[in-house]
Amino acid sequence: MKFGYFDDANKEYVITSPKTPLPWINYLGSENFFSLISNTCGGYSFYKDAKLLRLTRYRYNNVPFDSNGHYYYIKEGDTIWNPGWMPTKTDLDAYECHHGMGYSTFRSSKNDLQAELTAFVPVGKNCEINQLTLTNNSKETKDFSVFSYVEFCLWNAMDDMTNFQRNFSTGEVEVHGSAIYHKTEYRERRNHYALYAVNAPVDGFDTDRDSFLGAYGENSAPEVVVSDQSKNSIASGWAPVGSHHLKVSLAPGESKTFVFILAYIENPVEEKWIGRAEDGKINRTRAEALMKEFDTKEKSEAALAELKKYWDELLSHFTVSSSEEKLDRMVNIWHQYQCMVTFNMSRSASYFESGIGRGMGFRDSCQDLLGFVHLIPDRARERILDIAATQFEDGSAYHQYQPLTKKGNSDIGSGFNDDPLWLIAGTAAYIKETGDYTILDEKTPYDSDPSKATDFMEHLRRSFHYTIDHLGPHKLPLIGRADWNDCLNLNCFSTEPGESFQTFGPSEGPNAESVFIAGMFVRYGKDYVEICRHRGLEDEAKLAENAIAEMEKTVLDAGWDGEWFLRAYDHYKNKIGSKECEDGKIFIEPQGFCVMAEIGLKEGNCLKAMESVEKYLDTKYGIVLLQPPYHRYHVELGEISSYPPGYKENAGIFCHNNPWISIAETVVGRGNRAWQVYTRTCPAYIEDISEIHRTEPYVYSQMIAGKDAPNFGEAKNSWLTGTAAWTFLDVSQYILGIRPDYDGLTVDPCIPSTLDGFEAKRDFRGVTYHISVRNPKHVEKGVASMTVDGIAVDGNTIPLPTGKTEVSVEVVMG
Ligand code: BGC
Ligand code: IFM
Repeated sequence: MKFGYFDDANKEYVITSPKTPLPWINYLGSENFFSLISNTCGGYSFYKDAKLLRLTRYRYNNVPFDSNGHYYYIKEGDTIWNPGWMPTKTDLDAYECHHGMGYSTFRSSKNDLQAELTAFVPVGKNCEINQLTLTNNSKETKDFSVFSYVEFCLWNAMDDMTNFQRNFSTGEVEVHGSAIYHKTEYRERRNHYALYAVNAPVDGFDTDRDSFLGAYGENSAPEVVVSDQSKNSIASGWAPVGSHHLKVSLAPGESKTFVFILAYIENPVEEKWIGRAEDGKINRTRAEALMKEFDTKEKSEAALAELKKYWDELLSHFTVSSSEEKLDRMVNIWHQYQCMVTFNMSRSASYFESGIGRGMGFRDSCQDLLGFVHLIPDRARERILDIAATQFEDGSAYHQYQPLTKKGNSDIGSGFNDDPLWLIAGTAAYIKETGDYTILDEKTPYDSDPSKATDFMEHLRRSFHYTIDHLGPHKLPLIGRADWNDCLNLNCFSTEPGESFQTFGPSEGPNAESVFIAGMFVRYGKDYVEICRHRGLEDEAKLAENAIAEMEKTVLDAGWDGEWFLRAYDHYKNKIGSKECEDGKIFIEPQGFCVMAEIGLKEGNCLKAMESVEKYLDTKYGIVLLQPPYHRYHVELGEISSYPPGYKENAGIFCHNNPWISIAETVVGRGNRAWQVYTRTCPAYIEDISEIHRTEPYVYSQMIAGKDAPNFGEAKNSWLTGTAAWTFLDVSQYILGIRPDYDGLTVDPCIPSTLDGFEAKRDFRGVTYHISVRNPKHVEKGVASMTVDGIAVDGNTIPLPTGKTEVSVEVVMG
């Protein structure tokens, strides 16, 4: 069952019922100001950091679900309704929510009054525009009221939700004409405030929540709206809100447009005290200038057009055209869009991430790079250096950092032993894309301390050596607190029955080892070798090659279980992910990574591992993380078995590592299977089962409940997941096979044999490649011939052209 449809020409998903199984959201903003907006106008805004500079308040896990947002109430006679349906939930005569690239448009009507609301963040601006057009489609004149409504957050979202003894007394506002200013904190910091304004004279306003809603009132029936009368309240403490009252009269057929602006204004540090009035009033200069930029419909529409142009340009760097409409739509539109959202948000703010918990993940952000480096190479470079600056001197890393301060998060700390290797992965992707080795020379701090800095190359060296210096009893990498699988905590014990687990300290080991990290070490170690060679570090390259060869041997000796790769050894040297285990006999992660690393490719281990995945882990909705699930709690395994069977890391379909298998299948040359794995979790291919899948059909989710769960097929944690980057890598570089490499662009498709071929356009290092792939013999993999601008070339890597900006490439598979 579907709740909407894709409109590819406009790059939109059009939701046709407000009652989607879960809120289906979109993201506005791509630099500093961001908003989350759901298909019923729920959501919130923040500046740079969802935890520290939150503009509007959101209540989590609320009843009704998703019941705070940026709302417009329309009151005509006794009928009160919202263009986004919530919060009044009045039945609408028409409703559509168009989620597009960086904007969302709601088209609704009630009793022949039509509302079109478009929300977006203009390029380069720290504000959200809400353009509201009302049209009278009846034959009578219509007189009605519009009430806007946002609830301000007192900036620090965590404090806002908890520290009421203080913050019920700190709220302050100012109102000047149609502009409402939320200035809590200004008294003390004097540098930032929020603005909520409309480009028309108002008939009233409210800034105090209780005045607006009424005592014990609710969003669904605010007292002010019901009585059609603003109270002109000025908040003092408690809960500051912003509401404008506009009385509108429309002749038959007439339309009127209002432009609302919600902005974050920051006065530069040096101006903090300039223009300070002794009465504590804010300096409104910047706000007034910004309001002028958006004070007409024409200006707002021009900004929207500019935003659309921005996205059209961004999404033009990689496009595909094939007989698979769903493939094209995902690759050309939604998938790259989601990769950009993961760049902006990392794991901070979604409808599953509160914005106050996790910030930027070291591992997560490094993986996200794989999906967006081709879109914004300069910002990717900056991101790599930001991430590296949180690394410790021994090569290990803070697991997370806060986007505003860019400093490591000491609450979470370090000890995830895969983290350092992800830095090599992200950097290799950057260098392959850009050919820019100068990043290696950048002076980069450790632990955010500029006095402790080396060139960036040294960060990579320490990352690589961290694994070599932390090997366990079998000479496999020590896992530490966890590797990619955060919940596989193998250095655990419990002193008392019923007590949750504790972790062995340094004196007892901790001994647990990871075959997954071994796979990563081999795969990304090869990149490290390439980078060393390019820098003339031959001794280090040789040392690394030897360590990698040694590790491959170790994996085949101590990490192979007969039919598949083992997952790990726990602290007590027991095997994890072995046929000897009662539950958790086979895990997905080492199969994906060891095969991507080509460990035992010649010996047949890779193909065998892939066959085992298909045999033991496959389901119709994707590949589960492990089998059988842990049926009971195992303290020695940590968090993993705390999940009921079929959820999350305990045998859920972790979408994030499904593409590892799809890529691994391309390594063994099985294009049909790589495609099957790709399409099973690809949103556009499962749009028809939205009532089962439940999350947005235009983006990936982190997890789908596995076959052992009662809700088999139901997804959770949409948007902010490494799935976006990895699946994009899979489809673009391994299935379509257009792969940036150190020396040029390689074309190495591994496609379903039924596909006749495809056309692609790929910008790479300043050159546009028009690539045409034909598959006359209907093979799954293999390039029989390739011509570049009509000239046959050996192999399948396109030599870097000189003096050209356009290149035509013809590839014939066979
Ligand atoms: C786990 C969480 C954990 C998180 C950290 C998730 O997959 O289920 O419990 O805190 O990863 O990255
Ligand atoms: O690898 C992690 C990721 O960093 C956060 N989400 C869950 C994944 C698997 O545990």
